[in-house]
Formats: sequence, structure tokens, C-alpha cells
Amino acid sequence: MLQNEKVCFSGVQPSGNLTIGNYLGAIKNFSTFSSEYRCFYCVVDEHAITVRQVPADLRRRTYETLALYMACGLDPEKNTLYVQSHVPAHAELGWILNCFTMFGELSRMTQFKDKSARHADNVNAGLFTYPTLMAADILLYQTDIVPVGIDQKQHLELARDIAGRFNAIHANTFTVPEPYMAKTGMKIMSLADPTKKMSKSDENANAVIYILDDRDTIIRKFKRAVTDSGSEVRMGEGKDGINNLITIYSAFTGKTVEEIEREFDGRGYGDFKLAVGEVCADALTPVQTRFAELLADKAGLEQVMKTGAETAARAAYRTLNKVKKKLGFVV
Ligand code: AQP
Repeated sequence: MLQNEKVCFSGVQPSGNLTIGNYLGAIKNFSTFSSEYRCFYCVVDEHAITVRQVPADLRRRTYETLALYMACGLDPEKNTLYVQSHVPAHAELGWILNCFTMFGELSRMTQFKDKSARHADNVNAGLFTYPTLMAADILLYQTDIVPVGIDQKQHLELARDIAGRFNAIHANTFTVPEPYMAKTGMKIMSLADPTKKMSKSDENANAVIYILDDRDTIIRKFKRAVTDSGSEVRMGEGKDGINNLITIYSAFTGKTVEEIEREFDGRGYGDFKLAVGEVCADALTPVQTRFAELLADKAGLEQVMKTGAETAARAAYRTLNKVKKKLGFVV
């Protein structure tokens, strides 16, 4: 690693088929950092098992998530692309950071509350300590910036607190990371219940646009998106459905809310929903084409994973060894 080189880290769980929430909130922005930062983009499979997974699906989605990273513009020559479980330093530092994280802090995490309500039969310790593993993911690489959706803001703040606490006890060890959140597309909501986040693990496939949905499916799902009983395409209080569609349209076209309101003045929700479906399908078509090519070359993906894990491990163990020495472990 070059001295003074800035580091960017982010990850996506292979816990379901990726959605336009994952795309607009996170992955689409990843490639913008490649020229200025040393970038590590990880497929966080260890996070995914905090919720029960079908092993064959998890394996398949790990390849798919890596292929999607690349299909969304991440060049493995310019970014370190790898799988979390291939670099055991993540789990090791995760354990250590558990000992620097308070029970009360983890209890306040809204994702833990949401997920434990959704998976009441499996409120496991991993679900509870998910944020300490996420802190380890980030802090291992002396990360300066973490591009994430706003739903991850609370976890990132905790990672900063953990880094600050460790640094205060053991002198400067970790870089304290900053979040990076895209202006548009920060939080994409469910099409069936626009008060809830669009999530890849949603059981209702009509609530979610998957990055790999075909054009007809995308347009059909947008046509059925829940909106209020009005007809004016305007952002407003109590118009969660339309607000969400405007956010999505803006994220795909780069147009401002005012421009969009002007464009659809007097045209009604039906026209607008169709237009949102079309811009979304247009944007995703090239990603899907490239994804299919990449996925067909499994050996190529495995080579990317292997090279990525070797590069990541070198950087990760540098930090982990420093941490172990500071703690008094015999290294
Ligand atoms: N709806 C969303 N809007 C904006 N950003 C989103 N992200 C996820 N959903 C939205 C961002 O995508 C990145 C990867 O997310 P993740 O895989 O780590 O897990 P998540 O945030 O828990 O995403 P899901 O889709 O809701 O997964 P499940 O259903 O498995 O829990 C993150 O940067 C996230 O902010």
C-alpha cells in the first residue's frame, strides 16, 4: 500500500437476489472511487449466515454478487474484489472488537431489532454482533471512506465509536472511517409498502425490483407499485409511494425533483410509472448482458476471488498483527 493512499471499503451480502436498492444505494457508486482510492469490495458471506441460508443458494449468490460487482463497472485490476470468508482476519478482528463493543450499543441497532422481529425463531448471537464484524471489515483496511446506503449509517457510526474507543485505549491503531452516501437513491423503498426499505430478502417479489429482472417484469412491477389516491406527480407528505418512484426516476436519469415534476405535469401516475419502469429497464439491460457473460466464466470469477483474497489478506494481516501486539498477544 502506498503511503498516504486513501482507502475505500464496502460490501454486499449474498443473502438474496440483489435489488435496485443495493444498486442505487451502493454498488452503482463503487466504481467512482477506483481512480482516487485503493478500493476493497467484499462479498460478505459471513454476514449472510446471520439469517438461515440454503447452502447451494448462498454459494451460487456469492459468484453472482461478484459477477454483478464487475458487471456494474468494477474492474478487478483496479479494485480488490474478494469474498469475506476467504480472509479469516475479518472473523478474528470481529471477535476482538466484540470485546470493545458494549451490549447496550448493540441493543440499540435498528437492523437488529427489525431482523430479530422478522426472524423471531432464530435471534442468534451473530445477528446481534453483526455490527462488530462489519466494524472489523472496515477497520482492517484502515478505511477512509465507506460508500453505503443510509440504512447502514447507524452501523457505520458504531464502527467509528469502536475505532475511537480502541484508539483511546491502545493509541492510534485504526483510521476512523467516514460514510459516503449518494445524494439520490439513498434509500429505495418497497413497491408494495413504501414505508419499508426495499430488501433483497423480502418475501413478496412484487415489492422488489431485482437487478436481474427482465424488462417486462420491471415494467409490470412498477405499474403495480402502491401509490396514494391522487394523480399529481409531486413529492409530498403522505405520498410515500410517489416520493419513492420520483427518487428512483431521479437516480436513474440524474434529473432533479423539480425537473421531474415539470416533465410529468398533468400526465398522471400511469404515465409516470411506465416511464420509471422504462428508465430502470434501460439502465439495467447492459448490466444484465455483461453479468451473463461473466457468470458463464466460473473459472474467471474464481481467479478474481483468489487474487482478491491474497491482496486483501496482505493488507488485513498488517492491521491485525498491529492490533494483536497492542493487546499483548504473543505474535
Ligand atoms: N433499499 C435500499 N436503498 C438504498 N440502499 C440500500 N442498500 C440495501 N438496501 C437498500 C445498501 O446496499 C448495500 C448492501 O446491503 P447489504 O447486502 O449489506 O444488506 P442490507 O442493507 O441488509 O440489504 P438488504 O437488501 O436489505 O438485504 P437483506 O434483505 O439480506 O437484509 C448497503 O450499503 C446498503 O446500505
